[in-house]
Amino acid sequence: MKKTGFIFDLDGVIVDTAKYHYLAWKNLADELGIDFTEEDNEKFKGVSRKRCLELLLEMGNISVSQVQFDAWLEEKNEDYLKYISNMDESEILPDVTKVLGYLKEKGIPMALGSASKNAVSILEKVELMSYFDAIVDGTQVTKAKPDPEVFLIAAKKMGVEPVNCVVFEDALAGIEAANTAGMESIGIGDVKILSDADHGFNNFTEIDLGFLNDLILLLKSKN
Ligand code: B16
Ligand code: MG
Repeated sequence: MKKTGFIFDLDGVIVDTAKYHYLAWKNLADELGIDFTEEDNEKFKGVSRKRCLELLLEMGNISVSQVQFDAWLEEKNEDYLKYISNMDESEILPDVTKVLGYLKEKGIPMALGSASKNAVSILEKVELMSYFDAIVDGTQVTKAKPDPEVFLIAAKKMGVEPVNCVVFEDALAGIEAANTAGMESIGIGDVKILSDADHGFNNFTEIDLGFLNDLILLLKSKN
């Protein structure tokens, strides 16, 4: 029986920071005269900050110098940091701690696999740091999802083979990354959008402990 590892995305899986990313991008878009809706924001989920700004500027047909680009990146992040400054445990998505607590109790290694450069500060704010054996975030990866790099580093840090890992993701790019890494993928959110995932749930309230036990057995049996 193999050692198994559980990998969790952050935004949209553990906490709903997408709304704060949206507000910060919207403020910058307004300033630049670009129309930016919540639907547009869907394309920004799981995507690195730099790539998001490139997408926004493409939407507005704007080309800029590197200095201006970096200044807008900084401005968006400063704005985002203001929105998340008051975050606390109340913003953990429903039943996430039920799942993390159960896996911790069973001694299953857990890792965070997020594109966000603010991941550690968010985990500290919502007091979930102690659950994770490894953190891989936007400061450690060179290739963004759908590249599997973030999850492969997480598996390595946990000392678990990729094939014995499972990934919880809310973004299509993240599901693709997990599948490419050869990991079991679980989509959290709209099952129609995340149809490439091996399993799908609207949220963690739909995940029962029986499912987790079956999943652990399945992962242990893979080689
Ligand atoms: P930051 P995840 C992603 O986090 C977000 O979904 C995405 O919208 C954001 O642009 C990205 O992090 C970078 O975040 O600006 O904080 O570095 O879903 O991979 O946990
Ligand atoms: Mg996400």
